[in-house]
Amino acid sequence: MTKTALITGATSGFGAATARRFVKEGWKVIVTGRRAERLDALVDELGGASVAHALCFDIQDVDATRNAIDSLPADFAEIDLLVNNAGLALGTGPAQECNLSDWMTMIDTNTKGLVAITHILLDKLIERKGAIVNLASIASNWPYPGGNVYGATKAFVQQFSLGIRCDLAGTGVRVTSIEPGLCESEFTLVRTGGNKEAYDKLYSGADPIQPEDIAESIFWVANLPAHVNVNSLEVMPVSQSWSPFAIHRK
Ligand code: 8X3
Repeated sequence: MTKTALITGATSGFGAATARRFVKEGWKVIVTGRRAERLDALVDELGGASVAHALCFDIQDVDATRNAIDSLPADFAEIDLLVNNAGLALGTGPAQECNLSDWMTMIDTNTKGLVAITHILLDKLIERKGAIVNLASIASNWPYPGGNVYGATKAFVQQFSLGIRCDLAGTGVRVTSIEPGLCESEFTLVRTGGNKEAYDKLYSGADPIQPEDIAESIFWVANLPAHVNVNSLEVMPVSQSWSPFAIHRK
């Protein structure tokens, strides 16, 4: 039986790579995002309307999310996997220099948007004994300068994943938090306000994770035998590790 994955934030990066990975293995995908042209181009690239369906909406808007899900045609209405990928970081500066509206946008998208679409799809996922893969971050696990609200939203995603896994015990629904580290994608351009120089500097010589690497991890997690649940999976490039604690001296 053909399975269907709904992937949020599929206009670029992890989301688009994940859609490609699943379609390659015969899954159908529902790809969501805010940029209609990109979604339409992705649907075409993936093979058209028989394998992919685009839903264009802003995940910060709960009514728009619900209406989009309600609009799914019958052949895309049964969902086996929700990949909660939509999310963003805005800014790299210290908290005292951050813009409050950037903080609110991260909270609205990364936590409230993710919670809303999960809530909307839970009954469907229980019906199909499906799976939820939430994109958290190494910032869920490790604080770093400039991570402030972004890291807090990703810690929420990780803890929400573990929490709902408890509640879903006995339903057959699997839940995973994936925590990627340094990855080369549009994410960094968004975070730096489109600063290509900062983007190039961050990745220079770093051999970062590529979106396809995370797509592979998601595919692996979602295709394990039905009795296996990966609770959380932290993935870094080999080049990334930890530093000593910072000590500020007078
Ligand atoms: C972001 C990963 O390494 O940029 O989720 O903090 S990192």
